[in-house]
Amino acid sequence: MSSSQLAILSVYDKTGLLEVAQALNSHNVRIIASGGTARLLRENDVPVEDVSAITQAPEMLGGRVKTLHPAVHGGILARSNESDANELAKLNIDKIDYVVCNLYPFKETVAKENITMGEAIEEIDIGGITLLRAAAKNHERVTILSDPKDYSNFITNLNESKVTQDFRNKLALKAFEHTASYDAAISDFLRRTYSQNEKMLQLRYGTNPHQSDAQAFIGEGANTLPLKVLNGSPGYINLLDALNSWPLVKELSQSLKYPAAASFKHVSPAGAAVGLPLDDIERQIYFVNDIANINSSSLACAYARARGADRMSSFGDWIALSHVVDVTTAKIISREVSDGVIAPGYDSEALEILQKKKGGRYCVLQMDPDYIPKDIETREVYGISLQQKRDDSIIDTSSFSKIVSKNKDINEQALIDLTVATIALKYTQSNSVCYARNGMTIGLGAGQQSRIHCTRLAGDKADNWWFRQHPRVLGIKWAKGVKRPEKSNVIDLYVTGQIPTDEKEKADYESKFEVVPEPLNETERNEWLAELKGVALSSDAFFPFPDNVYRAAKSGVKYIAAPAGSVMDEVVFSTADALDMVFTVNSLRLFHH
Ligand code: 93A
Repeated sequence: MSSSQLAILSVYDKTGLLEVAQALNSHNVRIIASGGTARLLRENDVPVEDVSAITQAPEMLGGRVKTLHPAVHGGILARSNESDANELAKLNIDKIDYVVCNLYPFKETVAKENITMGEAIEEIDIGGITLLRAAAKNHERVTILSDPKDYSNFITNLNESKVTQDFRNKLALKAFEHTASYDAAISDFLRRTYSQNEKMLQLRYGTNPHQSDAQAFIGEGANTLPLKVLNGSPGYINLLDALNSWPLVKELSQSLKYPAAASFKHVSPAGAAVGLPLDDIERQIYFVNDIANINSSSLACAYARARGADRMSSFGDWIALSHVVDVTTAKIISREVSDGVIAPGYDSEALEILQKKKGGRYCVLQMDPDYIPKDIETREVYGISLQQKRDDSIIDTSSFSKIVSKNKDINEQALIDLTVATIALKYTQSNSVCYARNGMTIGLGAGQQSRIHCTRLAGDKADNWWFRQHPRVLGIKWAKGVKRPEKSNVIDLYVTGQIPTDEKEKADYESKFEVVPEPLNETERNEWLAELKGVALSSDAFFPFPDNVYRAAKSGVKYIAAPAGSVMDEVVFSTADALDMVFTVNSLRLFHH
């Protein structure tokens, strides 16, 4: 038993090793080191002993066991109490005071091309990890240096007798961060090798094609990802859409007891709906009037509505469906331009239809409907991890019971529409405002920094939806061969009053019709708009000014749900009163990013 202090040094990266060893030596610290570390010190005349000097055991298994020994770990882990001291004394083990260790370069090794599993495995450091963890655990007494960048501070502190508890605490944290990221690299490698398409999906690329090395994975706590790829190969944005649209339809369907659908673009819904039956006009404006039995599939109705809400925005959409996909729904999807779909399952004939889409590349994902995500969610932005409790708030028809307006006359349909609008907002990039009617969103303003801009944008979209039902639009005689997306584009020009004036563009516009429809004049527009009534509106945060309420009223809004908390609340509420609206205060703010 020696009374001097003891250090164990075992480093792969030998940067700064001599300096730190010399400093320890100059303070009469006895130095023990593993093979290569000891060799370098000896070559440089720093007094050092082999690990076997304390373990009486040789390195074995070609270096796989170097420091894994009770004499090492007992020496590190012993507390500063009598009973630990007595036990060590009986076993003739010396306390270790300093551990200097960094690990085999696993990350660098697996980053090389064509690395075999055998080569990777040999780079998995076991003894070093154990040294780091043991010393970091016992940081009350032991100093753990896991990063050569800390040596110079350590040397200064040692020379000034200032190796404080605070210093040891920070070093312990660093050591555990190091082991955690090391283990994460190992599990990442094993996941890619052993669990492709189960726990991880290789993605074509990230948000953009120049962002490589994209993957989706699930870590501890699940044996597989809760989604399976049945067809195609999803990209990064597809997954963002899938993982935002799926909870939207799941919650919508759970809250309203109808099948639900969503049509997403760029991680916001272009439309979301529950499967209320469609009348003749709705079937026509959602381009499903040729599907005779559509009302026998509530899921098909939900998708027809979600897709039909804003056909311009839904071009090339990502679809989420709350229920097993039937043939009717698959047929609607099959003729629209779309990127992919997520649903809890597919009837076999429906799956066959979808698999033929996009030359066989249509992305079809199957979601486990029972999957519940972890409570805490973490993401990384610009190298910084952000963490929060997941937004697991439940929105249903009971969420709109706090009515602050004089008019408190709210009906079942309005409650359904407020629920649809509000759940849609929960998964829409903020700021957001949503207009809804007939169990579907009819106008969604997403991602605007100004709330009134959201309210205007969404209101203009709701107006377009309404103008699409104008008899003159319903009566359009199309030229032969005009495709569905072209019809949507032309109708959009017509209903927004943006009929082309440029000669060439005008000719192109007119070529789509058999008979060019007369534009709607201002009186006709005003008269038609005045007929839009009973619309519900939800806002993801409070209205800072009453202008939002005035704008909403222009698009037939009768029911509003919005959080309170603005200094202007009273003015906002009294504006709603003046317009005879029903204003409900939502207790939840629903920002989403
Ligand atoms: O193969 S190991 O996991 N077995 C061990 O017992 C062990 N102890 C330390 N690798 C082990 N080490 C690692 O050896 C250290 O983490 C360090 O990276 C490396 C230093 O080896 P050498 O001193 O022989 O250069």
